[in-house]
Amino acid sequence: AMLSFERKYRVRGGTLIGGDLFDFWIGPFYVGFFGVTTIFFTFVGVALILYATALGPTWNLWQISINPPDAKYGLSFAPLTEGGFWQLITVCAHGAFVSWALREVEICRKLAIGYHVPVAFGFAIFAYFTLEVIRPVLMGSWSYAFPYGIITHLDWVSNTGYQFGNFHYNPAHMIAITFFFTTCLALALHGSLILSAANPGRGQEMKSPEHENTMFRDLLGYSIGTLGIHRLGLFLALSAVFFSAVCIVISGPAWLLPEGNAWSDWWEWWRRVPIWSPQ
Ligand code: BCL
Ligand code: UQ1
Repeated sequence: AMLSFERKYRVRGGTLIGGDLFDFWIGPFYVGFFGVTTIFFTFVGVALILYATALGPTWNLWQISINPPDAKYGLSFAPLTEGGFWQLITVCAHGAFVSWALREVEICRKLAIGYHVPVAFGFAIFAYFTLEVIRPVLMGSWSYAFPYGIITHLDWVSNTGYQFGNFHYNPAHMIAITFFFTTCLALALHGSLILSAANPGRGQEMKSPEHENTMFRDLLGYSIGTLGIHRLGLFLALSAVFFSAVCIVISGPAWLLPEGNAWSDWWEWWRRVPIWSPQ
């Protein structure tokens, strides 16, 4: 069933490609050219995962892993069972993610709203692209990318983390984590504040943004405001993902890391600051 206002927004146009060809809905879903390409890449990608899994050695969900090519293949195409499947699946994943983002763009254009949603999703795609393409290309081999498996991708994170000493000392990882945690704080504050105003108790009327502002002005002497909290939330969340991409791309390509590749040693400059280490 369609919501009362939904039909009004089912307007023609705003497509980026294909004109009217795919400009229709199936049930609640807008299709569009990029709906078709999303389905295509997802279908081919999942089929390749199933086919590669069927070739063995296991159907144990936790142990299934489709691995990137060995280092000896560098940045070239590998035989299917030696990383070629991983390469094709990675192409399909990028195709599906970018298609999804462009479908979001088309919907924004139909609704004449801003592009904030696809821009935000773009940051997630950028993090994935950094892990699977930018960093491996900078390091000269696909073998540095993470494998598609539940346990094996965890092993990859662990191994990659310890390869650089202790990843907790990676300054961009520190910043990313701080943004993730602060995002949670902001959403907890916001969610609880809105529910508190929307649920004033039986028989009472819902409270207004004035109550919300006053809550925080009484508490902290400052309220960021109802528009402001959403700007802050988006900024915090996108920064978390952006600094995640930074933290991994600076781990490997030799630019910043000191001899020995340990992030803990990177802080040597800090130990040498003249204030606490004179002469
Ligand atoms: Mg660490 C990375 C936190 C300890 C090694 N680590 C990260 C970051 C994040 C983090 C900052 C992962 C988020 C991210 O990249 O999002 N680490 C973190 C925390 C601790 C921690 C909080 C902690 O101890 C409290 N890390 C450690 C220890 C090391 C370590 C010290 C291991 C021993 N860490 C590493 C390594 C990495 C991280 C190595 C990374 O590579 C990773 C990172 O920064 O990567 C960039 C970005 C989001 C994405 C990539 C998701 C993309 C989603 C795509 C676009 C869409 C998917 C759609 C999906 C398939 C569809 C599903 C369909 C369903 C039907 C809905
Ligand atoms: C806030 O000030 C505010 O404006 C009224 C909200 O909007 C409804 C909020 O959700 C939150 C959490 C705050 C408080 C936030 C800061 C950074 C003081």
